[in-house]
Amino acid sequence: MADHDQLRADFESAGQGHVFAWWDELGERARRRLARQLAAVDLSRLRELHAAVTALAAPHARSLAPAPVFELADRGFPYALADAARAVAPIGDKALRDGHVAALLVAGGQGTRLGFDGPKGCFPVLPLTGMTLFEVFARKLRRVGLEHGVTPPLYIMVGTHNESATVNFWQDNNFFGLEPDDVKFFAQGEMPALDAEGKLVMASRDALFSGPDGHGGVLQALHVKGMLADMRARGVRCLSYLQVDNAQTPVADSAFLGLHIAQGAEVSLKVVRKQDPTEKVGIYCLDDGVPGIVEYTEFSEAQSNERAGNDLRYWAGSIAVHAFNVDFLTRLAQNGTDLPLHAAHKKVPHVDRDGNTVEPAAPNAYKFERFIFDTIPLAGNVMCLEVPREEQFLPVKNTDGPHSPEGFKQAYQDYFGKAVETATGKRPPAIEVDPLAAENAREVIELAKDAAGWDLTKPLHILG
Ligand code: UD2
Repeated sequence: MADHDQLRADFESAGQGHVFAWWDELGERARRRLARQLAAVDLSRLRELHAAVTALAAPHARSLAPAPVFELADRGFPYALADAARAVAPIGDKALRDGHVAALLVAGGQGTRLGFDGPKGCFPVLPLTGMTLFEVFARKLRRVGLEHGVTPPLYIMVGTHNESATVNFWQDNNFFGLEPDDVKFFAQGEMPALDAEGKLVMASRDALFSGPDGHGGVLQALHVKGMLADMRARGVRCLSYLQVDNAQTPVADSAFLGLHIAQGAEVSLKVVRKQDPTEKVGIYCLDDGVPGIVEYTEFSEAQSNERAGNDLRYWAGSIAVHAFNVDFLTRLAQNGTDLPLHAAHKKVPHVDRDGNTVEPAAPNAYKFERFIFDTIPLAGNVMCLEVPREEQFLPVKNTDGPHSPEGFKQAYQDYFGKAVETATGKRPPAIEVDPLAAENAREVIELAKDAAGWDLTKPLHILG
């Protein structure tokens, strides 16, 4: 019991003795479980958590300026990326052929806003077949493999809450045609929550509340779970980083990777033009001269509305698609670099001091996350590429609105329908494009040239 006494003394001296409130009434197993959970809490980090709460209440003043971006060469449908990017696509092709590229998919979020009870990647998105997000990514990756002779390995970050469901889903579906050895799952870390008095939140009488530590947790998780070592052993130098909620994003696209490599960047990112000043996306800009992403919550209304000619001054909305050098991430992880913690005020179910279970109706506690884009200010060189919105950014995040499943289907079908119409003069009543066949309107227009047999009076399924 000596260990337990020490643990209790440590929590009491940190002002967190309440976590033992029900200890005496717990059975032996519950005690062991709670003690194990508490032993994993690094109490020296509490100060960092408190600082994040303070920063949320009073964000520090920032000195912002727009950052350089490779802008679209053609803003008219079907769009064209910056000439500089298209010119170096062969460099990206070579990196893919040489097996220097892997895909990193973050899928550890809880998907609360979507209201889907399961890993978000298992959500059916495509309009005709109901293909799931995970299958879309697998098929995009297979296409990269068919085109370059090498299929990049896929690393999937999951949360402890959805790890087994995710792995089972991939196994049950035979890895959607990918080599099982080339699909690696690893779980991200967890963070506790604090209540308004700075006390650790208890989920039940015998457990602390804890939640995923944010997509920035990927840095530490890649390191401690041996994924960076696995990448180095495979000769992977560069990662195509993707969020599971955005089915429209290309995977390991040559122009983006080529420009990342040609520019000598350690981190690259894609941005779209913000639709209006109130859109909730992080903005790529210079903060005290250093490139980074500043969350929309940290912009004043005046800054969000500022104009430069016809455009918003801060128009570069991050779509959370990146390229990372493995050496850069390894350096950060080996140096023990901590990305900053961000606090968010949320509704957290818990037990109160009397041991009653509470489902709060309003935010009651602070949750903590690290953000992957906080690696950007740490990079030696950063490259940013503008991409067309409906070509590369149609996320499924909410139950309604443009980022809902219905909003996605509509925007997706408008985009690909317009491609067919551009090529043939007719638009099918519904459309789905197999990710093995094409991933953007330019490619669909090409396919349509050889598609005399397409019946455009019926829903059109373009197969790979
Ligand atoms: C993120 C960006 C926002 C914009 C938008 C584009 C932040 C704070 N904001 O907003 O600026 O670029 O994306 O889509 O990131 N995830 C994990 N583990 C976690 C948390 C999230 O794997 O602990 C994954 C999650 O599964 C999803 C992705 O990260 O694939 C995005 O997470 P989110 O839904 O919390 O991000 P969001 O929409 O608030």
